[in-house]
Amino acid sequence: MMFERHSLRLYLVAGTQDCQHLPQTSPEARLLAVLTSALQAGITCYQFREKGAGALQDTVRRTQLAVRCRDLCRYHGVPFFINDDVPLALETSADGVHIGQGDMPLAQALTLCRGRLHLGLSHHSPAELERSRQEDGLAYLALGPIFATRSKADAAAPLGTSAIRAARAAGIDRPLVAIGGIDTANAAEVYRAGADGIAVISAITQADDIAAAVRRLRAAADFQAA
Ligand code: 3NM
Repeated sequence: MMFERHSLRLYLVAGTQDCQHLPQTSPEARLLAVLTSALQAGITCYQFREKGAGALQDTVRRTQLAVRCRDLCRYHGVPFFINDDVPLALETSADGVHIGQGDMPLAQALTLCRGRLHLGLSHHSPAELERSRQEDGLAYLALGPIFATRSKADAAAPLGTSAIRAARAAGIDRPLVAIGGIDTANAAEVYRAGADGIAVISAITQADDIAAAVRRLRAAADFQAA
């Protein structure tokens, strides 16, 4: 599937650990319900991130769930990424894989993914962004956390939207998605700072009305793009 800059506009990141508060009777059903509502309401990219306390441990169940998420994304024409697991991404014919700075040497990831998977990489400082700016093998650069987040135990200190502005001012023109503490109240500010998109966990998974949250986040994006 094509991956373009505008695919980043509203990027949902989620695994079963983010959906434990929902009423469905299995972890799989909870995540699939969130993803279905979010796709119907207009997310533009999805990352399967089964990580941290409460994540599925069984590899067969993880793989089966990833396949079901992939199929839902395909049906809606939305790129499907897998967090930090190149073999699973290849096995499930994902569109891409997302890795963190410490997950695997970048050169190795680039070699494994070339021609097969779009590759996204996390960044937590201007210096890390500088190192990636020339790396044509990366489909996108993620930058975060922009604001304080409760969804990632080992998140670094918040960078603020000034880090996005600074990156653009420094001439970094790569597809850039901001992550960390982004919600309906601050999304417009993130786009205004120059991000191509926002990646969110809790603003969608924890919303009382998932479809309404997605529509509000999309409205912030579409307003800035207009
Ligand atoms: N990565 P929420 S922050 C998965 O800074 C993740 O790289 C981050 O969750 C980074 O939208 C984060 O609930 C958690 O704040 C994002």
